[in-house]
Amino acid sequence: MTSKLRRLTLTAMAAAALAAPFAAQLSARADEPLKVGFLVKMPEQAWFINEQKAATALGQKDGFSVVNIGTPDGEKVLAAIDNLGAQGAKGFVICAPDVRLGPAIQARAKRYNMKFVTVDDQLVDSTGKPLANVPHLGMSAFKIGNQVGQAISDEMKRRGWKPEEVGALRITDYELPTAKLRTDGATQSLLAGGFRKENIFDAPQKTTDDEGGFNAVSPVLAQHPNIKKWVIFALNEESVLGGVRATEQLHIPAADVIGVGINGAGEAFAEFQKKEPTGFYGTIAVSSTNHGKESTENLVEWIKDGKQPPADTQTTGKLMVRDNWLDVRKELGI
Ligand code: FCA
Repeated sequence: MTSKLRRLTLTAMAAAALAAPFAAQLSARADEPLKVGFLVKMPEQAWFINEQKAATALGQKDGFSVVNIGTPDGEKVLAAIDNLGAQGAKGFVICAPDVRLGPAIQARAKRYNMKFVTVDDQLVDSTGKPLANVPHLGMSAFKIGNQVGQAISDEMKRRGWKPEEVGALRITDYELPTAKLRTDGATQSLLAGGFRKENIFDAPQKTTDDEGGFNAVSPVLAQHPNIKKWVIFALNEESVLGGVRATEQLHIPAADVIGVGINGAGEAFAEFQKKEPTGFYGTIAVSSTNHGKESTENLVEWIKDGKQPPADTQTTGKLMVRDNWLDVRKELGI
């Protein structure tokens, strides 16, 4: 093949690849069963696995199909929307890796005439305000944060800890609004319970998972070797578990640590099943099953009947600890 011919062939192939989504979209017949996407930022986390499972189960029951896609960065989100468009999907549920992707996601969905709703993390526009006209379902973040702070406060009292001897590791992600609301809520309740403001130390996290929590907490612990008792909170239990692992690495006894998370998913269940209690005292459990199911239900009704979902649905949580985790799990259908 001459180099010119090879170039032409490659150009033709590239053009075909570009045209493919549109061609496929045209070939998606109107009488084919409805297809929707479910896109999540961290497909390896139990919370998101459960949401996608619940969406898929609803589809099996109600006769539509769900394409589950992991979208850990912006490029993957846009590629996933293209992919869904090519398959003739009519919409998607998304928990995006960065809420500031809002306008880009909206523009891409419009290209394929797809409807979408957000779950967990609400997208924002270029000024940082929630993206208008995108229905959202997520935790009542501040209230759930309050429950975290209250649980820590109660447990401190039960253990007879004096406020002056306790430090708080506040694992933060201030770029994610729901995360800030959750840790702000926890802070408010801790302070109301008598916690010393000057004993709260920020541990900013880069990623909202175990590793992010571990890496955030380790340097803060190293800076305060004089503090012997610690409480730990964050936007989710994965981050708190990472923080607890960091205390273990420094041989801080489990009895001197009170970590309280949020989610109530597989990682917390595994922790509660360990033979000996760890510094992970509890978690505010929210039904990931309902998040997955209801957000998908909202989307599908919108597509099928034109019924626009509520602008903002806020879900509640329940304290789950070693003693009641199985009951709470059952109660929430997780
Ligand atoms: C955020 C967190 C998740 C989960 C979800 C409801 O996306 O990263 O762990 O708490 O909100």
